Amino acid sequence: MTNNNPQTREWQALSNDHHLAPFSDFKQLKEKGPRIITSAKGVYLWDSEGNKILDGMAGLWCVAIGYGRDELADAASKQMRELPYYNLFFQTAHPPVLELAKAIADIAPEGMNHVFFTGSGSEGNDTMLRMVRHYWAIKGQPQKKVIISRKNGYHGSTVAGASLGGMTYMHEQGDLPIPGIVHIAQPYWFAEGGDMTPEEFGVWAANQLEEKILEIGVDNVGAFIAEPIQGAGGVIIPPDTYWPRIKEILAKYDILFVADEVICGFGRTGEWFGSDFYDLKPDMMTIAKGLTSGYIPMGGLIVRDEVVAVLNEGGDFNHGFTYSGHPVAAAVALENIRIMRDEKIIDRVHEETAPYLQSRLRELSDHPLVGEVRGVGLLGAIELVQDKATRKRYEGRGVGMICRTFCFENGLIMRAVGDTMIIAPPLVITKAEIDELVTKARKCLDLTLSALQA
Ligand code: PXG
Repeated sequence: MTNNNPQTREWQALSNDHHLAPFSDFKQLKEKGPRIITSAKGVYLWDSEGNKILDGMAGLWCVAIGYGRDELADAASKQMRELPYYNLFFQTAHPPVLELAKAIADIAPEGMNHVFFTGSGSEGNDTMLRMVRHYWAIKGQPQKKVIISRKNGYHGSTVAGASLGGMTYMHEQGDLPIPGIVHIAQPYWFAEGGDMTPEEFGVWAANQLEEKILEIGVDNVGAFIAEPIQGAGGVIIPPDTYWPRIKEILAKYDILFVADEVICGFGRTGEWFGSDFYDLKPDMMTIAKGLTSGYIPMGGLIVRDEVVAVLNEGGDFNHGFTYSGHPVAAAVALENIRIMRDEKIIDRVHEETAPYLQSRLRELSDHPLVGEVRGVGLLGAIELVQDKATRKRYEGRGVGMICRTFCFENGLIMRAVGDTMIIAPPLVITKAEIDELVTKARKCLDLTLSALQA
């Protein structure tokens, strides 16, 4: 990257001297220096060199209503002046958190009317783990502790979150997962389906849940947690047979089901929640990201009425955070949900932009590098391969990173998860902006192919 603005170098020096960035190779980052993002509007970012970049990732899957909405800034400012902070411990509350809990109950699936607020998605999943175990203890089954999760799922970066997640590269650092968390196969047909059809593989992957329940003993299993669609794992859309079979298994055994809606929630699939999209009936849903469109940190756990009825009998739940239900975050979330509702943003995704994005993205299937294009709503994935028919990868070439770098240089943020390119643009992206995204993506695929052949 060439820098012309002297301020860029100053900021990069500050980064080198003082900042430790998340999920980064500290030393490598010092050598390259971070790209400095200075402003944003709609679906576009600007960096300190004046480059305009189409943000195909909505920040980190979160900026649902797009950048630059003054209403959210005004809501924060107003709330900061009125009541910038008060806690919800010791039998107190404040209006924004109560109004937000009601607004969330109104959009959540039927029978899910209570919310426990946290500062992030990871804290939401930590809360889930403690609440699940507390729930079974109240019911006189304290041994129902084990949480079943999935390989390559993502549930956060706290100790519990990273343990629940199935990212082996996270487990390797610091003796994770913690005890009482086990992982089953993921429904990732393209990479792991072998000779099975997607439909066969979906059933096989779902059956892993039943096998694990039987192996551990249903009396020891507290819950199963899953993202409706795995996001960070590579936008993994389960085969059509997967969720129906999982639902059968869940109906058969007395365990809780937790849908991690941190990415799928708040409109990403064209429905309010991924659980609506797949008609799942979760007992709990983790939320974050789109809840505030990322303008301010906030997460939470939505809990089904029957579960709350049990918790009501359990005395104190000894859990909570200084910033649980922070009034400023709650005011921003309320305004964010109001905008989504009043401007019918999710309806437009459902009816117009999701079908358009999905059909335009699939045009990339003819590209020699592309083994599969898949997607739902405003989520998309492009698998980069050496051989389309056998789904064979370019082993060890780092093709995803090559493509990601071309994207960056050509004004598009498209993420690489291994050799899978993924997108999740703001929900307000227009058809014209989708055209721009797909045109740029094709250009970067061409550049990647040329680089591989050179
Ligand atoms: N659940 C899911 C499904 C997530 O995607 C979390 C929980 C944790 O949320 P917090 O707010 O604690 O970060 C997430 C977060 C990536 C990436 O590489 C994705 C996330 C976080 C960091 C990186 O795509 N998702």
